[in-house]
Amino acid sequence: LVDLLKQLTHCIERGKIDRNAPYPPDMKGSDGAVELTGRLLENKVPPEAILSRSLIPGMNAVGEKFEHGEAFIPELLISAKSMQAAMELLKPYFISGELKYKGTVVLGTVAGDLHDIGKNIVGMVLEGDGWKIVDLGVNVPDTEFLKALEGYPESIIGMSALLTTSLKSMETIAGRIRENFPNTDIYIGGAPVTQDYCDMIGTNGYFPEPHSFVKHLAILKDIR
Ligand code: B12
Repeated sequence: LVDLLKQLTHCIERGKIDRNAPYPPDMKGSDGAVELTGRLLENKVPPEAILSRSLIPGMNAVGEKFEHGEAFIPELLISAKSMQAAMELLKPYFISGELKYKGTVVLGTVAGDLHDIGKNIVGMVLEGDGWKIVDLGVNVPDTEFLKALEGYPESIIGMSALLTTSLKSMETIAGRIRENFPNTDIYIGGAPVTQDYCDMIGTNGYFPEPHSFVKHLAILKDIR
């Protein structure tokens, strides 16, 4: 099983989606992210472990190559695609059959930013913990967050950013939400986000990964 996990990491890093995928040419005909994820699930490997031991390390590996000029945008995209294909199989495990939601979380990647892998994981984990997710997608401007709050005024906001240049959007959006819906809790995350930045722009919290976020929301729900 450890070997399967490693093979899956390799598939994500190389962007091998499934057995039929022609890319990358040197892996033609071999199992891809979809088959390996399926086999791991059949072997009862917990989906959380598949995510943290294979998928995220694979994405990090291609990210590092990109940082060192050894991989380029097309490679990142195909890796992201293979990650998303694997996540589709994990999704049902993260989403429980619970019908009564703990509350609503409006999620979006902020204006100027198109990275959504992290946001989607946060959404899956929250959904699995019983929260209703309203996913606004990527490149979301302040107006769309406000529109969502009109529809779900009680909801909690989660913003994601992966670019240092889109951090500014977080500040703008948080400011506009504060003006219009002053009681809304706003949480932020994404690789360039820090607790200092959260304090600076006056949002309610920063979490580096979804599990601490979910725990925090559960406490919040209990005390209110
Ligand atoms: C994949 C990727 C892409 C893909 C995105 C595909 C997709 N559908 O998301 C594509 C190819 C499109 C892309 C494009 C670009 N990218 Co890019 N990309 C990456 C890469 C390799 C991985 C990001 C990722 O998915 N990580 C995996 C996920 C699971 O981690 P995560 O997003 O951090 O999320 C976790 C936590 O942060 C947290 N979290 C995230 N959001 C939230 C929200 C809340 C509320 C909470 C609580 C938690 C939370 O939970 C998640 C799960 O644990 C990173 C490098 C890296 N190592 O991070 C570069 C990186 C982010 N990209 C970068 C750049 C420069 C770009 C481009 C500008 C490249 C270009 N020249 O065109 C464009 C920008 C496009 C745009 N306008 O957004 C830079 C950013 C540099 C900077 N400091 O700003 C990075 C850091 C690479 C680098 N070192 O140069 N990219």
